[in-house]
Amino acid sequence: MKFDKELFKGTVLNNIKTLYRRTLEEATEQQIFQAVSYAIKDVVVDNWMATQKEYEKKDPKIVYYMSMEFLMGRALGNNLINLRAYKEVAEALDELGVDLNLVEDQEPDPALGNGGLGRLAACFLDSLATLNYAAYGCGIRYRYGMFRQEIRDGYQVEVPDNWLADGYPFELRRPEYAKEVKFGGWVSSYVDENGRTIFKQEGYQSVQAVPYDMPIVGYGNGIVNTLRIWDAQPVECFSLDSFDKGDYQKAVEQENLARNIVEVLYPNDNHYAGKELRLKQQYFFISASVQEAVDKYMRTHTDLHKFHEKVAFQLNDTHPTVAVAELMRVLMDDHDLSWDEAWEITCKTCAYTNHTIMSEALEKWPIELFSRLLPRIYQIVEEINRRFVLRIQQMYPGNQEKIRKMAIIYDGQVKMAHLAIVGGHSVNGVARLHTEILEKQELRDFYEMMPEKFNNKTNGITQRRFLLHANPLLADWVTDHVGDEWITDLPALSRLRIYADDEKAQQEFMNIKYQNKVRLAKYIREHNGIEVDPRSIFDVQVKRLHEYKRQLMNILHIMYLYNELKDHPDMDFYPRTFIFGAKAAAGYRNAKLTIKLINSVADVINNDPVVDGRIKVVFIENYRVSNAEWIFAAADVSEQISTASKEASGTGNMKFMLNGALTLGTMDGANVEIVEEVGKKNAFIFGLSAEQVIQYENYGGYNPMDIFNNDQDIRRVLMQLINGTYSPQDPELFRPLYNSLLNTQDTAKADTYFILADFKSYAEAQRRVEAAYKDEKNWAKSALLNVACAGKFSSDRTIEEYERDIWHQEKVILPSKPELSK
Ligand code: OAK
Repeated sequence: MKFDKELFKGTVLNNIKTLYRRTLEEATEQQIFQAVSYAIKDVVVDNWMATQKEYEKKDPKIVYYMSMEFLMGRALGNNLINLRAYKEVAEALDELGVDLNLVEDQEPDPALGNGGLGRLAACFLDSLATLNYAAYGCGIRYRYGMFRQEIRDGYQVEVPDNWLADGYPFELRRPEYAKEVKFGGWVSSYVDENGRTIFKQEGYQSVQAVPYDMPIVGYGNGIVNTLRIWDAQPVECFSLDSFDKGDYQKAVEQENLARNIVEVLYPNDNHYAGKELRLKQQYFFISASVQEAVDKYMRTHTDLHKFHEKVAFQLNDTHPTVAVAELMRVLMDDHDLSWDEAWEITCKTCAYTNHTIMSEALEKWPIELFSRLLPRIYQIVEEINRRFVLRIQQMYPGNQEKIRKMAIIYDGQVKMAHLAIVGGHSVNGVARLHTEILEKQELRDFYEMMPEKFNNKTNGITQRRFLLHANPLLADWVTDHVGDEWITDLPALSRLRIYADDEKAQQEFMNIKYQNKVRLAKYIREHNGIEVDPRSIFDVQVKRLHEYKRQLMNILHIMYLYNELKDHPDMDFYPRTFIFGAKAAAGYRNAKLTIKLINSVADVINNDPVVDGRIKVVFIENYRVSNAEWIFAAADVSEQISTASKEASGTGNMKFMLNGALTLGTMDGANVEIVEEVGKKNAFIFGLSAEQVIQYENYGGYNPMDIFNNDQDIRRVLMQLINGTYSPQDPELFRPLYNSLLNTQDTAKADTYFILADFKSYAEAQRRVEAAYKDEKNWAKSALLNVACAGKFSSDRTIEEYERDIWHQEKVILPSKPELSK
């Protein structure tokens, strides 16, 4: 695409003038960011309009990716990358004396998500646009997204992140598409003149849902899709001269409802907290999205029976599952369809993705709450349940057990996963192992009853952000060697294989890794005040903090290594920098205490002259999409050490691999497939298998106390948790972590994540890592092969599989790619 540099520079200067009445020299960095972003938005909006016009003309099927979370990360750099204008814009700005990197750094990092599930949604939107599919992301415009994490005295402190404070240039308010969403009240019914029962929600409270659209730019194809996130506003319902007490009360309540509903993202990852406001959030964005999807369809079609031929709803975990009942409501109550007609359309439209088997994450709403908040929706769920229970009885006559396990409403609870499975035509897991566990364990009864719905879609990541933008040195090197097809066809990376044994290539490759380590070392110096040696092994675990992810095992192993060094100061030891980054849910005690432990261990080890810098421990504050890009690029070792069977897929594992880090991991989630692609020789695998873990869980038989009693190294490390080694002021500080591993009262509750069971195997794998790193050439070869074999893990591949098996969309090719410049 053509880029008119002078025109672009002029636009930026003019934007600074009209937005701020300033010259470039007078403008702040934030103002320059805004001016540059508006210049880019100008181009993006042209493409956006052209895309939507073409969609209107071609009338393709549209996917609505429904998700409570979209962890987008910064847009400016990504948009430039996908417009294929990054280098030109950097050059143009350079001529103005402006550094694009610094400009990018001014953008808030829109963190409307927690972790894997939200980031996956963002990668999928990138791939959908790049692959020419018409799609909307549907979500919530939280005023406060994920909190900013500060570390004070080693503890996590949560600070609200007001990402909208300066105004966000890449969003567009669309009040013309506002929708009313109703909560509470009751349902009345009457039979109309045609003998149909009409249901009416009455005495309810309303909120006005107002959409904000963000452009999703496809890579180099002119396509711009839409992320539509809903804001809440009070409905205008009372005039000021009305002093009726009831009206006034109601108006104030409605105003509060609107204010609260989108206020904040719940910061839980893989955990269900059962909060009333959370259910309100779910229904709020789903009702608005479903209403708009039906309205949009009806603007150009007449026959709702064919709705599913033009619309697919993908439910990102169970959080958007009220969509099943909401679509039924809209089809029946607003469009007069019968139950059977509405049910057929709904089932053919909805599909559900499961993202976890952690039982604590399963959404089960108390009937009392659900029916009080959503009376009409509850009625519909009851009827869906009634009919489904009949089906169970037909299939398994007299089998109460099946009903107990499979009913949607049971024991005073509404089970959202069951509703999602019954009300859709597809259920998928996010890695092969995960899907197998769903079929054989967690959702076994459903799989037996309706095996045709189940399928696997192994996750992927977008190489545009996680290589092209995150790691420009490596991206350029790859392109120099095998061409640039990999940008839209990641398996083309396999052409790099021929360089695996090439010494020159190996050296260049490792040199790039070194430069990325220098870049991260600088970041660490500036943010942590810690000096780390880029020649040491960068061993990285960045992800949400959760007990099943076992950051605790990692830090316990570091404590063990430290003991070894103290006992044998002259031992052969390759310098290692252990890097952590993780946010803990605000109310998750053991997770927060693990952060404190990591920082306490870091304090001791980093300052011990005996260690002499051979081990450094760094906790990177406020891990998020923007700093993640630098971290992946600089990693040698990728820690993917979850208890086997617990990590549904993982996607960080893929980002590391793509940037040439070697996986140190368990046979869990997508690690299994990573190892399959790259070969066991080029990864470090350890620990119990998923099958063994599940065996233990189902039949008991694991007692960590046996290990504690028989292994001196482990005992010593565990005792150091409670003898003040790392908390001299308060030796009891880490007692809860100790207890989580060795609950002497109840062994069934001890070490539920098998840390002690896997510890020795992990330590042994870590020794293999060290030995391997010392063999420079072989390491370079393995690292290079990791990149070469990462092709499978593009979200482009994942999306094409969703297309083939679930969505069946046709691609839309724009007649002419709009010019970048006007
Ligand atoms: C978050 C809240 C509830 C349920 C699941 C999650 C979640 O983030 N799950 C994660 O989804 C990722 C994308 O599929 C997977 O890669 C992670 O393994 C999984 O923990």
